[in-house]
Amino acid sequence: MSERVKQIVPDLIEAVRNVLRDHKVTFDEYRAGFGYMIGVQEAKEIPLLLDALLNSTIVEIENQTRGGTKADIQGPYYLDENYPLVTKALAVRPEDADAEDMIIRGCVTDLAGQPVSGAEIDIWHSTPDGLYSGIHDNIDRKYYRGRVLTDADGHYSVTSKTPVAYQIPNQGPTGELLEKHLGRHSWRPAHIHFWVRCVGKRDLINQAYFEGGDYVGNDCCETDHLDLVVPKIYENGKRVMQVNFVLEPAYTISAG
Ligand code: MBD
Ligand code: FE
Repeated sequence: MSERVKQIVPDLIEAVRNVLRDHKVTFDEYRAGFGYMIGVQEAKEIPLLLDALLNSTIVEIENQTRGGTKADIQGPYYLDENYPLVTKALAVRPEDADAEDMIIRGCVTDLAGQPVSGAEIDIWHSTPDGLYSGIHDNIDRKYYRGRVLTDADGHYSVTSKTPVAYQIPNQGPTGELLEKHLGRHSWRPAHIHFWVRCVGKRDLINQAYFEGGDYVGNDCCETDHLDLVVPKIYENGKRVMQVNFVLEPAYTISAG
């Protein structure tokens, strides 16, 4: 890693310096930028800001070497913990009982089209009013998060409630930059997050989007990998999100 740091950081600094030179940035502007970054830190928005501005580029780079389903950004609200194993349903907040029912299901296959059984899929998404459990409004982290396993045929299926287009927190410095200074908006299309893991396969972090939904293709986080825009299908009044994943083999990192 430290070799990489030695290679990357000087280039990064030089690239920033060139922007400062090109725009003849003044000391006042330098100080304003400095103050902005302190504000980002104080608002605890470093992950949010970096996700909004840079994460999609890392995904773009990763996808250049990816076979099978392309990846998407992770987002800031994955909880780094063991997700509860669920077999049928993600836990639904009681007050969301009347929100639209959703079935998330699909199959996992390898590059040859063979089913991958025993894959673990962490699934997380917002409440029907756009909040993440464990993050916002003291919503218990057990809601709308779970780990499912694919069966012998590579299939998984779990019920939940349909999320909506999501406005990233816009009262802080990230929202101010996007909306006030850059003339952008702070909305993401409704989405479901996935992290697929299986022994011998390359991990896949992904998101599924709802066909025809607001902000699909116009995401404030600039995701442009939209392979997983899922057709609008209903079964017995339930929105069906058929989300299939093709996993490539894990590659091994050789030393040196
Ligand atoms: C989210 O829910 C999200 O998925 C991303 C990428 C950024 C902010 C909030
Ligand atoms: Fe999200």
